[in-house]
Amino acid sequence: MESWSAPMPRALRGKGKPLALFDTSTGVVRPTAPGPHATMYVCGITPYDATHIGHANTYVAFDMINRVWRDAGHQVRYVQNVTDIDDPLLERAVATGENWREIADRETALFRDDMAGLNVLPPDHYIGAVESIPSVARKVMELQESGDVYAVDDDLYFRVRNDERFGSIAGLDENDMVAVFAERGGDPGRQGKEHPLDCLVWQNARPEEPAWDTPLGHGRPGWHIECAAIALDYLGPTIDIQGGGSDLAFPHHEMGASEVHRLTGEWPFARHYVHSGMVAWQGHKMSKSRGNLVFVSQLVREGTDPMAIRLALLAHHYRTDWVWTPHGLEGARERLQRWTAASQLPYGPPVDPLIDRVREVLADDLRTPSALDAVDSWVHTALTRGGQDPASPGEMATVVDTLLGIRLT
Ligand code: 5CA
Ligand code: ZN
Repeated sequence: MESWSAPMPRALRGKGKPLALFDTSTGVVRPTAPGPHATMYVCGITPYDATHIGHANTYVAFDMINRVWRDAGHQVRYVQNVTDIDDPLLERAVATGENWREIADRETALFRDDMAGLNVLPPDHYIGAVESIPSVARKVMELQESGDVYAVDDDLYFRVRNDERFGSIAGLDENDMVAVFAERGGDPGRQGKEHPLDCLVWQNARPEEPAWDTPLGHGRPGWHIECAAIALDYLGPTIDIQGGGSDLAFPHHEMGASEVHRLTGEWPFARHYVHSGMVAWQGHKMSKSRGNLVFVSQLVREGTDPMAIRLALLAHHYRTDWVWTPHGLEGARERLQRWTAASQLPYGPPVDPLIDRVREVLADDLRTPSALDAVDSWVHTALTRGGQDPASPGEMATVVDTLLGIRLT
């Protein structure tokens, strides 16, 4: 699929520090230790209602990882998918009478524009589920050959119990896994399954639903195997980070890790499983199914600078759950104005201490609120006491663009 474009960050003096991040699987903050190439797979949208502030929060969090890695000298290989065929998209199409493909194309296009507006660096490969169907079918056949797949009616299920590591990404006990599985697209109660947690890898064609011809028959892929297949194809058997919002730890990333383990023998598939917090609005997590959404495009249409939206997101640590408020956005607007004013001064204080401080706090599990504090204090000094360096206001603008993705114009 076509990706989007955003200006590549300008290199800063010196080099950023190695990035340490919290890993859901081991439960600790530890160094990401990529080689020259750092590899990251971030789960993309299911395109039927894009882009709400929760989505934006997640993709900006992973954009920060991308930026910090680049600043530390890594070449980043970044892959993201689009779940352009899945139950929720088809349900939306039935509800509105639209064609599912048109909804997916329109919402994906909107998402691209929103990402470009938020100055999110594009993935190197932006891959749709539909275009991955031949690869998914091959992976399912491999799992069949190793005895990891069985049929219920004409649908195919992955035997989670064949993977002795199953359960170790999200760390939930079995009862919780069953409950969460039912809430997040799973079918623990389906008759004929060997184990309630076994997950669908291939769904046989249903009347009135789109389906594709493959050696497995006429049907469409299950959700988890889609991301496992795309990540394996584009990044290889072990990657540095797999990421998404915290609602993806289970079942999505758990199932994907087990599927990859059975396919390749590699464990863990991702050295870090990284999860961003959930944004709430009107008392609940913002979600397409509930409909309590604030859209990036709507705010921008109403005159909000996307950079103020990005600043409102960065004011929260990526792992916390938080509530979107108009007040928070207003604070971000004011901050953006102050930063912009300071970047246009004729003179400013030195920027090297600012660069060091921002690099230091971002490398420590992406402490963006502390990074904003550091810029605030530089800006405060510049606006109240000035400085002697004619280059530093412009350099400060470059620092916040490169490291925080905030363009000051
Ligand atoms: N297509 C799948 C992933 S393969 C999917 O989960 N799509 S999604 O459109 O439902 O969500 C896209 C990303 O946004 C996921 O990482 C999800 O965790 C994140 N997300 C969804 N709602 C919120 C929210 N309220 N706050 C923060 N992140 C959210
Ligand atoms: Zn995914």
